[in-house]
Amino acid sequence: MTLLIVVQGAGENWTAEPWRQRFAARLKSMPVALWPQDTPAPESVRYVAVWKPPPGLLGTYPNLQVIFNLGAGVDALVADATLPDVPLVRVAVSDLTKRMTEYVVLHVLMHHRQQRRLDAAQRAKKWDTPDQRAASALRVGIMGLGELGRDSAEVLVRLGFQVAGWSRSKREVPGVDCYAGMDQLPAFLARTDILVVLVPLTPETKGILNASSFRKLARDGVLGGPVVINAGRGGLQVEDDIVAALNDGTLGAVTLDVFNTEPLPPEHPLWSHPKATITPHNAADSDPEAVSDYVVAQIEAYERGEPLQNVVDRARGY
Ligand code: NDP
Ligand code: OXD
Repeated sequence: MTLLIVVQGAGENWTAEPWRQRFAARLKSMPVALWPQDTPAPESVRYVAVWKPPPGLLGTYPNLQVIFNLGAGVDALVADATLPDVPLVRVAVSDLTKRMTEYVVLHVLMHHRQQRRLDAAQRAKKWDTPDQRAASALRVGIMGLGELGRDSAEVLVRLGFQVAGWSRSKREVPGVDCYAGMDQLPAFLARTDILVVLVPLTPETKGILNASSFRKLARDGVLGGPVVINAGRGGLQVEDDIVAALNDGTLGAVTLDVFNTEPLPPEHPLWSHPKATITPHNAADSDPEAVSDYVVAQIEAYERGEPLQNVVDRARGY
């Protein structure tokens, strides 16, 4: 019985060998192998811990029982038609949630407190003092009230913003005006000055950030134009529509962490758009230690016959 690790990705967090060491240090009762250098007998692989595995690979292990994704988003895995029909577990750990909340709060405040204008004034050595409004003058709308969206919503409520959330099924979050389903999307957008996007990429949500949804956002807000902050997935957004909406004033500004093509190509107009803030898909990095603890705890519980947590609903896509 083996745990196989398949990790590919950019950035230090996704260097493969340290993942083997982390799991081997925690999982004393089971051999840990690292793809592609180790070649355990395919029949011996019972668990896999993966980040961006090559499509088709996981189908080659006939006795696989559980797939652990080492991140929160599972869109790429679910899109692989050859993925074995075994439980797929995603990451939901408080460390990741807190990091995402930091990102959301940072960027909501950056737009609210007009930090880009102050940066420009500093560069120009200009004593520019924009009007300051109360947080309560701003309506923030969070698309996605799951593990990540809910925590961001709660913190923004504490900061005094008017917060609403939108999800697939009706949620209840204290202090948050909750909307649900496609029928209520227009009303949710119409009351929103800053739209924070934390829904997963699924067939239903693909391209949901488009010209039509931007036109539905509130136009009477104190910022002078609605703002979109997308930290979900690039496939949620139509990037040509974002550029056009920034140019014609339908959107006042955007903060984007995720893109249809990552890394964002150097020639992409969003890099240098004066109303765009771009971050390199690092709104919330998975902490390898916290994620390894989480996966090993789940394997041990499963071996004791206990249920797995945070299993993805494959039909729903998240
Ligand atoms: P969850 O599964 O916990 O929550 C997803 C939320 O989105 C739920 O509220 C769900 O509704 C809602 N949702 C899903 N589909 C729809 C739909 N069709 N219409 C309306 N609402 C919908 O996910 P997390 O909060 O853990 O993560 C969200 C996403 O954040 C991940 O899928 C990933 O893509 C992204 N992410 C990005 C990171 C980054 O660094 N940029 C890091 C980590 C995650 P309901 O409550 O009814 O189920
Ligand atoms: C994730 C991510 O899904 O990093 O965890 O985007």
